[in-house]
Amino acid sequence: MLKKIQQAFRERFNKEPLVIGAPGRVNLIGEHTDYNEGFVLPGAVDKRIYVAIAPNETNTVNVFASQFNESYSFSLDITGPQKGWMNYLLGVSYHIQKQGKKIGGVDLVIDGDIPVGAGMSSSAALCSGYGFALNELFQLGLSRMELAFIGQKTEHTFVGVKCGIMDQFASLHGKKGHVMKLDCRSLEYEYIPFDFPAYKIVLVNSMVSHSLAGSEYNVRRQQCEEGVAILQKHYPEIKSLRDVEPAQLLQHQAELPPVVFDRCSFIVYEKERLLAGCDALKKNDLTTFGKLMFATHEGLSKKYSVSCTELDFLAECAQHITGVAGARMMGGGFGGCTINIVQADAVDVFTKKIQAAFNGLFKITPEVYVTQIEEGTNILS
Ligand code: GAF
Repeated sequence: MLKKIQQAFRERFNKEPLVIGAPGRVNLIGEHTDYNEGFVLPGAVDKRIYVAIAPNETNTVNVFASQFNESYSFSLDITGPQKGWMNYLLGVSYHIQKQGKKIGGVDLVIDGDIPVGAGMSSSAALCSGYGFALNELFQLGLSRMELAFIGQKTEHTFVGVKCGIMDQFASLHGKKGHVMKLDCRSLEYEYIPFDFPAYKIVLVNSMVSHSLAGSEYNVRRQQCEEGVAILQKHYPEIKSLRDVEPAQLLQHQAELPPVVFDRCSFIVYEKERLLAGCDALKKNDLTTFGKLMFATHEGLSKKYSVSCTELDFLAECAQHITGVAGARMMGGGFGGCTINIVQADAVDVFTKKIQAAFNGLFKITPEVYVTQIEEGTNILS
């Protein structure tokens, strides 16, 4: 991929680029907790967005996206959203400049092998890779965390998804062989080794294209905020669902609309599961960890209502295949992948069984990605 993008850049722009690789992410447990100021446990993966870039001494960004065979140019003076995937680049350019940082026009080729719409955060990787590239090229001095926030603001203001910070953080801070326990309130984080040579992290794509724009993602966020507003009347110290204990929620159940209660209850117990999951990982106890993953799926499906028939089928099916420690839908939901922890020597049989079962029902073969946890966004050449 590196050679391919260098070649494409030279042919198009007739000069040598700087090349950045920005990975997608998995999240082991702790879903929809980031915008509730809780904890998440993501890792960067071995699939990336590649950004080849060089300055062009103008005020214009010229982009060629190899994957879509599309090119586009925009002025750095644009201050609002335009169209499609270009908004990620527009948003990052805008928010960097809004912070008083000076950038110039660039020529860009973008390519990648993160499946789009699979819930592996290709859009966060695009923002991270492009922001990181501008930071390098123009020596802006932005930290990785600042770049993550620029990506998040881009989602909020140019794409319309009120996402949390997990995806951008993971793409920028990943560490080979480690997952990251991020406290989304204090932004402190801890690297936890994911060192299980006998197991693989296997993603199964439901083939239902996931897009959070236009989904109920923002509605979930509002429902959580509605729950907090009601509970704050009794507990003024509560700032977000991260502060709510299960007993407090249960005590005031009758005051919450049933849907809001369900949403809040998922988040409150998901925090407990994440903390228990981190303890289990540190004790090398994948059996306990896997059970927590199954419970997370149940909650995401029944209480948080962000699953779909295909994801439910994949999670259920995985439970009955030998060698699977845990499985659940991953990420924002409404499509995308399940994440499965599978014994390495059982991966082939797992793949065949789950593909055949899924195909039998939905008449499409789900793609399967066996992933490695890798380094975060970095210069490749
Ligand atoms: C999406 C969002 F972008 C994240 O911020 C996070 O909320 C996730 O869904 C659910 O955990 O990936």
